[in-house]
Amino acid sequence: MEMRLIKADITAVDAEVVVNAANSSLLGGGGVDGAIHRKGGPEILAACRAIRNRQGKCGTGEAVITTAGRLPARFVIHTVGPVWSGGHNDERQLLANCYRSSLQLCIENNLRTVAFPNISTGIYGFPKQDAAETAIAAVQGFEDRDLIEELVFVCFDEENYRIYQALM
Ligand code: AR6
Repeated sequence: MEMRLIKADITAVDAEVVVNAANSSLLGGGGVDGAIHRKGGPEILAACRAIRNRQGKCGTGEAVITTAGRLPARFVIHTVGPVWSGGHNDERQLLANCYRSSLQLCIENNLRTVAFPNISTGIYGFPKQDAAETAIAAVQGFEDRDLIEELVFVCFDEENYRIYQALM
């Protein structure tokens, strides 16, 4: 697995899959979630609704996959990051689960290139340095990482970009 870092808007990234930092409702929100639904169009929301109707809400650390609608990517994986609440409620473990469950979905769907945003580091308030270390450790420790060709960390804000630059 090759790991890359870019500073970009993930809705413009041309990977097979882009990951969305969603919430458990799967019905959209602000931040990167809002941007993905806005640019990807109503097909993504329709697919999320169908999943909701089938299996209910998405738990923290879990992930589901839908069409990418009008985005350049083929699929969107929606994962629900933990809300930061001081670090004693398994936030790191739950954040690592987001990366792992998303990669697992890539493998199950034969997808080789994936782009991740900095899950939980916006509205959900996860400290950025800690989140970056957790994310990198999770993907590097992922059992089937060799089945993924390219993983791109997409940083939107300068602070996250600098943190990842220093770590990678
Ligand atoms: N492309 C890439 N990264 C982005 C973009 C973008 N277009 N926009 C923001 N980011 P957030 P969370 C970065 O708040 O903290 C939503 O309402 C941003 O700089 O999007 O997991 C959901 O519905 C930050 O580093 O997600 C949930 O309710 C990172 O994306 C809640 O927010 C994550 O910030 C999830 O909160």
